[in-house]
Amino acid sequence: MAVPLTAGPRVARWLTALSAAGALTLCMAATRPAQDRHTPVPLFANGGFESPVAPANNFTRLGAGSALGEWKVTGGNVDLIGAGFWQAAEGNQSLDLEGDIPGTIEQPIATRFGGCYTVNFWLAGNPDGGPAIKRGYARVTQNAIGHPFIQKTLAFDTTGKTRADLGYVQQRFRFRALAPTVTLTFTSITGGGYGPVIDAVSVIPAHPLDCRSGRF
Ligand SMILES: [Ca+2]
Repeated sequence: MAVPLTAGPRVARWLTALSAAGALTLCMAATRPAQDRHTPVPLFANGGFESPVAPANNFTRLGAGSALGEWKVTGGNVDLIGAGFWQAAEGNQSLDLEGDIPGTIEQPIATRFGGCYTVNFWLAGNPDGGPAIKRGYARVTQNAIGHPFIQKTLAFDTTGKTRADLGYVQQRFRFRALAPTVTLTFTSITGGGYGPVIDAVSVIPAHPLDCRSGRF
């Protein structure tokens, strides 16, 4: 997205001394990050699992092939947790990545080739049954041949946690887009029917330097 240049006198003098290409680079570096960091990626939606509405104080089990708003259940099954059943990190609803077996959900994300993006979400675990440690992963798959995926391992200890206080912790990882569309996936590998709980997923463009090696 084009951003008007609002450089002060000192920057303006720099620009005069630079080539056109160099000036454009400086312009983008000076003005894009501040805007991008607050602008969610278009087309990514329902990161808070507020749609569809599950019954209050209960949950809806969704199997492979089911739509979960803009998400799709692509493996096993998951439980969409309704308002009041337990604490949500955002809004009223959250998602247990296991119904009675480990589940997987995914959503495509429209990206800008070469762009750096940050995936944010809140992680907890179903406190109603073991094992205590809930495990899974979040993964971004590049929809292009030969491109690797970026994966963040999920591990959450539910010891001492309750439905009223799930103990959500914020999680974050970054990826550089190598395709016009990538796929964001969340999977439980816990087993037992009491899985990792996620809520408030967002995907936001980051500063290009944030995707340098070692800063993911
Ligand atoms: Ca929510």
